[in-house]
Amino acid sequence: SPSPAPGRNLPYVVQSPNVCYTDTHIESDYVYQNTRVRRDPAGHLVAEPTETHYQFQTDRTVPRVGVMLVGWGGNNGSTLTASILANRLGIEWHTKEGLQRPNYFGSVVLSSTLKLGVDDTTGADVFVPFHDILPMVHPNDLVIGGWDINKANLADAMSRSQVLDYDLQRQVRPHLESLSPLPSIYYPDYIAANQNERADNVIPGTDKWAHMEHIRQDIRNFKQTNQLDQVIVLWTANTERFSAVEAGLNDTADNLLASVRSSQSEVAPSTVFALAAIHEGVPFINGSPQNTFVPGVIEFAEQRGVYIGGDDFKSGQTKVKSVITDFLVNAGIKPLAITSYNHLGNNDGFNLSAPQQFRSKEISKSNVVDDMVAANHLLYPAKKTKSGEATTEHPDHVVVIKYVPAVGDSKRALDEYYSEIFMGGRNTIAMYNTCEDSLLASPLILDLVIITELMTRIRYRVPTAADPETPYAPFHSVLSILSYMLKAPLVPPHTPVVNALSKQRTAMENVFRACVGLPPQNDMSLEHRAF
Ligand code: NAI
Ligand code: DG6
Repeated sequence: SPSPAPGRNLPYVVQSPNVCYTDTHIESDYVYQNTRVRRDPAGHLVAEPTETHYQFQTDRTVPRVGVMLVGWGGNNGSTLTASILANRLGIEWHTKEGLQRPNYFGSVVLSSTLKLGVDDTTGADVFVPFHDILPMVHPNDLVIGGWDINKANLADAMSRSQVLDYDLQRQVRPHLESLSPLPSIYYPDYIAANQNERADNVIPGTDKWAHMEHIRQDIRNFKQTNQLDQVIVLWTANTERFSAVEAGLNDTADNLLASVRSSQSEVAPSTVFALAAIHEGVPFINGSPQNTFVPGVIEFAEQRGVYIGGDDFKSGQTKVKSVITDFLVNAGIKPLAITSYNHLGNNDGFNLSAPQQFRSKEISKSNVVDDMVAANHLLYPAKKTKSGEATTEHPDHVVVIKYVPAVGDSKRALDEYYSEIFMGGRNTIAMYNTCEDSLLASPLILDLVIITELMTRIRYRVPTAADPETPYAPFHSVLSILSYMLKAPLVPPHTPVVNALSKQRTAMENVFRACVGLPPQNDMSLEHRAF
């Protein structure tokens, strides 16, 4: 039976011989069931159920966590900081709709539930807050800091962003005035030239190794000053252009570090930040589309056993696309063309009005349907190009972003899904979505941070008869479990990318359920079908 204080700090307890609660950990025995498929000599598919015995160990102690945002003074950074303060201090404000209370809507972790099981008397589903499936840090307890190439304090940054209601800004302003971003790394070539006049808070010099050391020292200082157990660094600064990926330059950890030493021009500021964080053993998350994680960064993170995650917050249009495309393709409807327009008027839009920065965003927004299309060879059969190469059909997919200053942070997204249906018919779905961009992105930042921190406390092992006590190990350094929040999920080398939103969420749920010895959600509901 469960030993000391089994459900401590959680609203439920699992009673199972497969789960053990100790003072410090939750330990679970878990049988992972999968299906391995191969082709026999005649070319027939042979499906074989498999079972792997995993053990998970989750540290129950939620540490004191700090978040360092790169681009702290931007719309996302300032909105997030002001909103956490409003939640922490219980600040209420008046809007034309009435009195508004702070909340964490839009955060999967804070504002959604997951099904624990079925009620043993009524058969109804029983839900618990997502946040309570395992011990997780609460955003009100996060210490926030960071860097920005612009020196505005967080109160002025919040006003500049024009996101939050005035009555809230008025009340939260005194708490933000004393918060100022640390100077940051600015290589003008990486972001749009129109950002130049913002750059008044810059670490001097051109020595990239010295810049990396400077950032490392900032992380150490932040940790020490705030007496933190864990720090997470997250890039929510401007979208950079892509860096060239070249053998000898950034293809391995050693080559990349040598390139930093010699201050090669193709080492981006975001890559310097990632390396600094990894050096400090601190997880690094990239919320923008650029290829911060060149192969050398990934190898360095693997070598040091540090978590990295990215790329590009999946906040609006792309999130909906990863639902609608999944729906269409799984319904046997064949999208022929997906056409997406955005216009927005915030500084992000201004930066993206430059071709190279737009290109980074275009790439990250464009790959999102690929895995769903590839999953249905009935709709998209293999074929050959004119020159005889194997290929598959793919819907046309166009992404357009325009800068329209007047609409500020209120992004407009127009999408058309043009599909082939039964007997050659055509189906057009058109959507129009308006939303404050930073109010969508800020809760995603919290989810990324909270889940990343949780992952630092979960370890696993696969015991064997020969080695039943094999040591627990962390997951792969590339945290693909964060995919739900990201437009172009980074995954461990040679593993598949999953973009479909429902699959991404199910993966999170089921991995966390495994950690408390619960079976995966399967929606079979046999108890309601087979009497
Ligand atoms: P923003 O332009 O308001 O803020 C970016 C901040 O980064 C600015 O304050 C700028 O001064 C600063 N900055 C630029 N280069 C820097 C550097 N090297 N070091 C430190 N600070 C630097 O942009 P916003 O709206 O906050 O978005 C931030 C990023 O998140 C953008 O790359 C955007 O594409 C990405 N993103 C935003 C989404 C949203 O819904 N808001 C969704 C997906 C991605
Ligand atoms: C317009 O595309 C600007 C971008 O920064 C977006 O706001 C951001 O990438 C969110 O994109 P999406 O596709 O998730 O709405």
